[in-house]
Amino acid sequence: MTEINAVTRYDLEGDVGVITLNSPPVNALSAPVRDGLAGGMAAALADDKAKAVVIICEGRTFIAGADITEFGGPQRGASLFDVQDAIEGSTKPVIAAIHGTALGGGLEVALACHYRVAVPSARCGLPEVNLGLLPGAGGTQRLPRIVGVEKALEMMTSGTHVPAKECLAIGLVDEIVPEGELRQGAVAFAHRIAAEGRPLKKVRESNEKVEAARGHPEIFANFRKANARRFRGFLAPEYNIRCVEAAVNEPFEQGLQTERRLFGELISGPQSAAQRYAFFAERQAAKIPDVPDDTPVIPVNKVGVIGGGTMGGGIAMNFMNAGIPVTIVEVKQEALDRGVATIRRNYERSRTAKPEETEARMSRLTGSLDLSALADCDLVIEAVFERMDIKKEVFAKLDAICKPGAILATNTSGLNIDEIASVTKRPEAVIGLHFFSPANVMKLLEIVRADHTSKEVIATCMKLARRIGKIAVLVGVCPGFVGNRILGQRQREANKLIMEGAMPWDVDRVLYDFGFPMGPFAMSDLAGLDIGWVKERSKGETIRDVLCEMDRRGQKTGAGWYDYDENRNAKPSPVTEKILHDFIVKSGANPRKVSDEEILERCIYPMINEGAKILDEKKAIRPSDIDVVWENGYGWPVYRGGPMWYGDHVGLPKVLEKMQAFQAQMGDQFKPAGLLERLVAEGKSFSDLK
Ligand code: T1G
Repeated sequence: MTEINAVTRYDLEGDVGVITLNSPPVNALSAPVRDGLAGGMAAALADDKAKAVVIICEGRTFIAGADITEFGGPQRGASLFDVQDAIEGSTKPVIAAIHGTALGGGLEVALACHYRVAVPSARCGLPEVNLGLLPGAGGTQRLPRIVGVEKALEMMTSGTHVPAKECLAIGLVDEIVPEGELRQGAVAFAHRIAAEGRPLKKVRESNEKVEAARGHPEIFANFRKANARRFRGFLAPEYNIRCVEAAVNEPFEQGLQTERRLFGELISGPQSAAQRYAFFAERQAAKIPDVPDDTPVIPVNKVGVIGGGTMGGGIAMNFMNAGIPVTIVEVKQEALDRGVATIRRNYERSRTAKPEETEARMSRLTGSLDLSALADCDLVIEAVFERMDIKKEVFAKLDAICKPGAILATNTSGLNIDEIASVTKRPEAVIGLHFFSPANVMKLLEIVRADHTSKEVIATCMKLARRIGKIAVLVGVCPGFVGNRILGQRQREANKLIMEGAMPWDVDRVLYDFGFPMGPFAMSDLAGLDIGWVKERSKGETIRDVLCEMDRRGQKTGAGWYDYDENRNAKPSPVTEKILHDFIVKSGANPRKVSDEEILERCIYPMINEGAKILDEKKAIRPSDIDVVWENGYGWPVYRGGPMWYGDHVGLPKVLEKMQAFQAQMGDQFKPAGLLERLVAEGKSFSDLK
């Protein structure tokens, strides 16, 4: 055994040289790992006894990509391209032995090898697009040569992690070896390759699949067209497509140059910076400074959900999907039957769940009309009507029914959880688990820490969130918590702007072009303008009243803020325009032309300011948590990093200056947060707040 460096060793096993990397947590291609690979290859090539070479990793995974923390830093250690040239140019067959996830630069290293073997649980992918990038180490030129153009386009623009079985089918790996026997399986495979004198397959030389696509530009045109909606606003998907076009139309080396040029443009741009920020922000959110990772957790093997409506049903599905039995409690049999039927329908409609899986999941669901059925649950989540008196009544009963140590959670989207907890004798067990609709789909989970919530309960819920596939963010008790509280700022300004002369479709267009999936007025037409509207009590006092009184209640009535054609396509409405105009004039004001810039700043800057207030009040741990909430729960475009990152990107002095101007013009609802003023005074930004 030769220790190449701190993260790499070289061994000879029979007549096979084995380079073993061990650089936790994910063997990312840091400078030491690149140096290790270069040194390992040199050792293997110099070792006359070695007829073949295996590259393998210890720990949880094969190389999971370039080391993202090194991006933007000085180039240190061996260059990845030189390492790949040493591997591909080797006179001895080099085999990549893959377990865990071979991703990005990791798969690109494997593609420079002559052969690849994997265990059944392994997955391979080029997810650089999720970081606003493209595979910058030859992956865009080698992958299409192995898996074909269409598959390469799909893999590179989705970032999907392809399971080993499919990798074998598409030629990405050459052999699957038994789980847990990767090393001996790979060494045996390498020995066989060398003994049989099999050719040193250089991916760069296999051109059939790219040549087959030459003269078929429709492949790319159709792919762009089919994915235009999914790629809207993002630069990286288009750049990935252009690289595959280069793989088809240019010789390998020239294609590599195209890849490097386009990679350079992306990595130096704001979108990738925002998306890389989001990658680490998501992982940072899981860390709670005063709840260390080794805080004891409460085993959660049985969950109760109160309320079988849309939210309750969706919440239950998360646990059923994770193999945890759920008991749903409703007040009436027909409501319970309706709730259970909706859950089954959701599974039957989902593209992912096979019939046998649906049955397995449904078998974990029990319905009841009796709260005492929840007595032995480890966690109970209340999802009843959003009224404090009802919530308190339910929690008082749960306190009497549930076993000691059970976690009592509320799905409230903004009520005071300390007040809810006050009706129990165990406020330390009370916590907020704020799911987002549809709860079985939306990734975000706002976990709300109340005054007495214990660290064990917090640690348990943070870990449980990961188990059910959610991105959890811990927030404090305040009206609307983090997400809805900030949404309130945007909604307020959107409603005020149309009372000053902006049209609803102007506001929606500006926010849509900014990158939100939909503007607030189109959203309310989709949800229905009459949510919470009572005809008998309506007196035409608000625009919404007037629209609802005219039966313009949204898409469902063919008209709302917008007019809708028979295919529910929206178009600006002269009726709404007239109603707005008359309303403004009646209020004694004159409609004015409102610029797109003012619309954007009036909608976005108060959100940033409110985020600063939330941090000032310690209702969020760090600015990036607020960004994780908005990117995973409210459609904030990830290539704009989230409201706090965007504030830094625009420059806090500008945000403050605008807020002060708005305050002077329109009042104290624009009063700058103390934190914003302090950071600007100190020449700092939110990213300086750790
Ligand atoms: N670089 C640096 N750190 C990384 C990393 C990476 N590539 N991947 C993960 N980490 C850290 C992460 O921050 C966390 O740290 C810990 O590892 C565990 O991660 C030239 C340009 C591999 C599927 O995009 O998708 O190659 O919080 O919590 O849920 O073409 O991590 O513990 O301090 O996510 O088990 C392409 C990114 C890079 C893969 C594991 N590769 N990673 O998931 O653990 S660009 C990627 C992941 C590139 C080349 C280009 C996941 C994972 P900490 P985790 P996990």
